[in-house]
Amino acid sequence: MPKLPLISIENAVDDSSIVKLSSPTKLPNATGFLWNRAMVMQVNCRGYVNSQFMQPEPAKYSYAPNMEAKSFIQPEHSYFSHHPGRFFYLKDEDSGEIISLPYEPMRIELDKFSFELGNSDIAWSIEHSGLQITIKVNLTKDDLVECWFFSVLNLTDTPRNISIYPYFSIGYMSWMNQSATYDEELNAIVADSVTPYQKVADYFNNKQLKDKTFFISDTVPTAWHANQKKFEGEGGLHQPSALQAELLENVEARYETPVAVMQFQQQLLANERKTLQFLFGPAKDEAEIAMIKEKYLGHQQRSQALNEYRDYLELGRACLTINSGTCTENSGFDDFFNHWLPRQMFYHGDVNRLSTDPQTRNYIQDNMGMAFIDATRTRQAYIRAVSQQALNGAMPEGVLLHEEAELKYINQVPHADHGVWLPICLSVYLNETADVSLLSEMIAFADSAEPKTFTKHIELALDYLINATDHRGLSLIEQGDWCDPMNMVGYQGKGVSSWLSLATAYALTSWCDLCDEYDIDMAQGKYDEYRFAAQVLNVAVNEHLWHEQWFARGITDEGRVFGTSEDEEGKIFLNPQSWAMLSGAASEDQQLDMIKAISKQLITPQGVMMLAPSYTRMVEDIGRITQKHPGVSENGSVYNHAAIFYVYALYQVGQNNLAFDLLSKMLPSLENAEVTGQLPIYVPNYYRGAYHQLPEQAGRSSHLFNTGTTSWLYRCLVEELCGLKGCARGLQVLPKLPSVMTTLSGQRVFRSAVINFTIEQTSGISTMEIFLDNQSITGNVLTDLKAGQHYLLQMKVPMTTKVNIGNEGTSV
Ligand code: CEZ
Repeated sequence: MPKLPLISIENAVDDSSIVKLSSPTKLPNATGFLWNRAMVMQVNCRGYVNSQFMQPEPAKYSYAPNMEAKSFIQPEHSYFSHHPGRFFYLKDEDSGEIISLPYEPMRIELDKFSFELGNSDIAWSIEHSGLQITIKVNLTKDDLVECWFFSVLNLTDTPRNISIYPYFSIGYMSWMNQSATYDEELNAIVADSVTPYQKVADYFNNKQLKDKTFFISDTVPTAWHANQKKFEGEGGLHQPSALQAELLENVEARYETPVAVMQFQQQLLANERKTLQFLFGPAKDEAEIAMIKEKYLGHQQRSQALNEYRDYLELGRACLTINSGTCTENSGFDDFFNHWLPRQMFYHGDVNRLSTDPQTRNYIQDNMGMAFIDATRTRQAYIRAVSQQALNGAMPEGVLLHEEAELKYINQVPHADHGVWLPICLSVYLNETADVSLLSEMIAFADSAEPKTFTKHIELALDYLINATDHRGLSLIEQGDWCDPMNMVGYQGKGVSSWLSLATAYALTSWCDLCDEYDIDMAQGKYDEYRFAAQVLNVAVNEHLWHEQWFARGITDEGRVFGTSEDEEGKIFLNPQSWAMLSGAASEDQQLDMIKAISKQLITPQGVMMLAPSYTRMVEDIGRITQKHPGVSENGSVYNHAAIFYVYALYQVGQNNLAFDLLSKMLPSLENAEVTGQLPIYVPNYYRGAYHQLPEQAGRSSHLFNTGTTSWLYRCLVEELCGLKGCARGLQVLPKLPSVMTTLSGQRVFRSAVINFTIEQTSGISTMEIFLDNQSITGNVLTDLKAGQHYLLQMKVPMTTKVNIGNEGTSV
């Protein structure tokens, strides 16, 4: 059997792509993810699954084997032997050999293994001992059900007698009541439980909860088993005792941990194929299970469900496809930007990371990305966000997406930055749509029914930020800014943040720029006040926080400046440097100093770290961030959200080569997979950092696909690298190709016009030459593009000079 490449990318029927992994052990934590508006599942290549659904708050239907804390989806999710999974034991009744598919829990090396991630489904293609097995799972457009397909083909010319045992984890459901049995009428294992509670009120609150988990088959099983511990017996999951007998013993679970196992004894004639379908998910009662069965079981139902699900994900198609040829070391560069990043961005914008109270900064940034996919959703989201603003201008910690939703976890901790994001992210919505009508929408407040214009809401948020400054003119940080766990710098009400001061200056500047560009009606006095306030903030940051070659991170309640070379740990933070470039606080010389300092201290092969050195012990006037493990999350990882801010800032100051170099480094690829441990289908929220302290773990992916990086990364691709950015007059053309990318072509959909473009670095020219449908264009704005029309845009740009500061430091 020819040796398969470890990872390969192939084109799929639905014009997207399939990423394939040919080993269950080389990238043991590799996963794919599927979602719809009510559920998400992260599927690991070995068969483990981490899944949840919304009712409306997140809930489980396949639990761990013991009581588990309810929390938001965590980075570096760890798998363990009894971790929830979807496994298939297969016994050769003739030889007695038992294997498990796709790999866990028996971990027997298979003749051929392929984990295949598609846009709308996840599959395994396996061969072993003359049998070819295909396992597929997809979700549906709207319902709470996993649709599984299993097929086995006898590749030999002799009959084979086998038993197939799907083993779907249900786990520890409830300390009050849990059980499971086989329901003949539904042909399903149905596990029942009662969500634990102690307060009377919760009895009524919980009445609608989906406390059942069902496992339905399209074939009547030979036998079944619903009792996890008895199924395992002394053999354990690696050699379950129940499989040693010819037939399973139809064992219920009675206040015992349930499992869903069925046995299908099959004889396969030579070259015969047998298929099985299974549905797995939560339900309130048997009627609901019967409805799901009716709707999704059967080949016709299955393909209809798959088509509907494909159509739903198709809604995530974004506005750009590129062909960068072979200029990048990353052979999956185009595939990632054309398929997987838009998919991840759609997940963020359409289902808000499956939270009912997304943090306001996340909600606004995730919907910035949505403007490149379906701007009408962005419009709705921004109106919803300001409708939960307080009349005093304060934006909420989180945006409630459901009438029963409450602010949970981090949204119960006061953060000072939520007001900066709308003026900053609104520019993408207006650039993509020129829809200035949004600004005159009349919207009420969380604490006042009297509506004001969207513009007024923005101004109240900016006024609130301007007033939330101290005697130095610097922004108070409260218990955190963009950096959630920086919670003890200002919890006594005096500590200030350089990042927030700069972000506020950038928000003020962005709003004034938008008002200029889109002729938004703002009183001249207000306009001048905002321009001046931005300047005051920039000057204050320079006066109090510029230290040697970079900006410090802040000043504590006790007045200690931190984030400088004088600190033993956390000497330099990335965000103040990036945002000093964005707000205009950094002069050209300061930019050079910062970039050199960043290249020397923060750049790693996987991208740029958000601070260094990582903290190795608690610092009580900084807070929780210093208690995180070094190199993990905000404590000095390659935190891609912060890294993409830096890339975006570098593009604003003309550092196109360094920007592209760092953008490329953050992309998961075939080439770096054995370092990151993930497949190139999403950008993770971080890669392990602490590169100079813990090099061994550096570069590992967090495997968490929830991240604010997606929309900024896509913005860098569309508005910076390709330079095809909307403006009031039309489409502004200003590509920023790196010297390594001599040509780039593709298609840009802009306000429903379709523009096929080519960009070519051309020697001997000093200014860009633009041709639209072979007509030379004066200036660089395409003004009269018609919806539905197709255009050919050719751009000849001067060669990008190789010399870029900071690169000399980045030979890592
Ligand atoms: O959450 C993210 C937030 O969703 O952390 C970012 C912040 O900007 C995003 O809005 C940086 O702090 O509470 C914690 O310690 C967690 O680390 C969260 O801060 C973090 C989650 O891990 C998700 O990444």
